[in-house]
Amino acid sequence: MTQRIAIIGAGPCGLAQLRAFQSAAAMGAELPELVCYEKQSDWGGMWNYTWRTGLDEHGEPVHSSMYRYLWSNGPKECLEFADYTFDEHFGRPMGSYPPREVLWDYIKGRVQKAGVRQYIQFNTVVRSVVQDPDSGSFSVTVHNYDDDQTSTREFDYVVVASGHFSTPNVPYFPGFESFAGRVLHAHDFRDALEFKDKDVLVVGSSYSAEDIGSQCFKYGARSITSCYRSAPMGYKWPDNWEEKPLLSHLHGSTAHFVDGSSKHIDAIILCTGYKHHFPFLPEELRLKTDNRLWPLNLYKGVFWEANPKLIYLGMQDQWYSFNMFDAQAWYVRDVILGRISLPDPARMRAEDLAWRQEEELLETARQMFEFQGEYIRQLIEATDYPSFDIAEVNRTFLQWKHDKHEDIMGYRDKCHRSLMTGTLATAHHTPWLQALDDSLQTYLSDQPEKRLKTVG
Ligand code: FAD
Ligand code: NA7
Repeated sequence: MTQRIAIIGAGPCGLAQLRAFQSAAAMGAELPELVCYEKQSDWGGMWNYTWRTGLDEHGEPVHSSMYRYLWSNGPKECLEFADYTFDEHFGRPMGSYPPREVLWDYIKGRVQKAGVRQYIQFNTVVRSVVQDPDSGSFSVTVHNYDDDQTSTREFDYVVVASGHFSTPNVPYFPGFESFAGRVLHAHDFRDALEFKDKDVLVVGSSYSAEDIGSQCFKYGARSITSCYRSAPMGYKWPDNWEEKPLLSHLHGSTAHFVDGSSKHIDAIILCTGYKHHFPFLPEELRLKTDNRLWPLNLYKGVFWEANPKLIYLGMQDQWYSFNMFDAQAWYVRDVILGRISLPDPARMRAEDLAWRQEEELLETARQMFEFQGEYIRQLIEATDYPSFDIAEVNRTFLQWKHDKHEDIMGYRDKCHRSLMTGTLATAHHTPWLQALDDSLQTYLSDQPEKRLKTVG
C-alpha cells in the first residue's frame, strides 16, 4: 500500500523533504503520497518576510522572525544546496552575504524547478497530531483558512518541519511595566529605522543581538548597548556601541546593570532566543529541548526514538543550515522508502547518547561546526545526496569567524569560494554598511546603490 506522509511546514526543511522525494521519483522510485501543510500563504518559511507582528490575518501567531534589511549572517557558500547551486540559479557570481529576498529567491528556484508546489496545502495550519496505538498511524487535524474548514486525515509518517525560531523566549526584568519606551522581542523586530536617533538596549549575546544591534547602528541609532548573561560577544564595536553585563532592572527610562552601572535607554530589544514549541503535538511525541547542537531523543538527529515514524527536521542549533536540512531529508526519505533500516531502540539510544556526550565536550566555535559537519557527512554518505567538501566548508566558517573578529561591520564585504562549483564570490557593488536597500533588484543590479538612488 502507498505510504502516506504528512509534512508540517513548507520552510527550507519541509521543502528539502519534498525535493528529496521528488529527486528519487525522478530516478524511477515510486513516490509515497505526500501532503505538506503550510499555515502561511506562500513557501520559504522564515525567509518569506511579513510586515505583520503578533497575530496574522487568521489570528494565528505570526511565524516569521525575519526583519527588513536582513543579510545572510554566514557565507552563502556554507549553506549552498549541493543539488542546486547559486551559479545554476543566478547564472553569475555574486557576493557571499546576500540579503533575505535573494536567498528566498534561491530557495524558491530549486523547488519551482522540482515542481513540488502541488503537494503543499497553503493557508492550512496543523492543529493536532494523534497516534492510534493499535494501527500506529497518525490522525492529523488541520484547519484550512481558504474554505474555513477543519478536517482530519490518516498518515503513516509525520515530518515536523515547523522550525524553532518562531516562539520567542521573553524574560522579565523588574521595571518593564513602567519603562518609558518600547520593549519588544527580536521576533517582533521589523524595521531598524524605527530606532533611528534612539538609545537602544539589546539583551542577549548571540546572533540576534549581534545582528539587530548592527542593524540599528547601520540605520542611525544614537547608541547601542548590548548586555549579556554568560559572556560578551567581544567584537570591536563602533564607538557608540557598549557591551555591559546583564540588565538588572529599569527605573523610568534608566537601565541598571548588574555591575552597578546605569544608562539612559529609549527602547529595549530582547534578543533572548526562541522556544521549541509544538502545540499541535501530544506530550508523548513532543520534542523538548533548548537550542543546542544535539537535542536528545532524536536518532540521527531526526527520528523520534520512542516512535521513529515521527520525524523532526532542523531542530538543531544551526551553523550549517540548508544543506544540513537536505542531508537530513534525504536520509529520512531513504528510511521511508526502505533503503535504509533503523536499528533496534537500544542501539538508537546508544548512538544518540554518544553524540550528546561528544557535544557536551565542545568548547570552541571551530569544534562546534566541525561536529555538525561530521554529522552531516555521515548522513550524506548513506544517501545519494551529492557529496561536498565538508572540511572546506569548515574552513570557510573559520575564515568567517576570523573576519568577524577583524571587522564586525565589514565581514559581509568579504568573498568566499563555492564548495560546490569552485566559483569565487564577487564583491557586492556597495559595501554592506552603505547598502541601505536590500531588495533583490538593487542587489542584482551592477550599479552602486548611491548612483541608483541619484538616477532614480
Ligand atoms: P522555518 O523557516 O521557520 O519554516 C517553518 C515553516 O513551518 C513556516 O513556513 C511556518 O509557517 C510553518 N509552520 C509552523 N507551524 C505550522 C503549523 N502548525 N501548521 C502549518 N505550518 C506550520 N539561517 C541561515 O542559514 N542564514 C541566515 O542568515 C539566517 N538568518 C536568520 C535570521 C533570523 C531572524 C532567524 C529567525 C533565523 C535565521 N536563520 C538563518 C535560520 C533559519 O531559521 C533557517 O535558515 C531556516 O529558515 C529553517 O528552516 P525550517 O524549515 O526549519 O523553519
Ligand atoms: P540564540 O542563539 O538561541 O541565543 C539566545 C541568546 O539569548 C543567548 O545569548 C542567551 O544567553 C540569551 N538569553 C536567553 N535567555 C536569557 C535571559 N533570561 N537573560 C539574558 N539573556 C538570555 O538565539 P538568537 O535569537 O540569537 O539566534 C537564533 C537564530 O536567529 C539564529 O540561527 C540566527 O541565525 C538568527 P546565554 O548565552 O544562554 O547566556
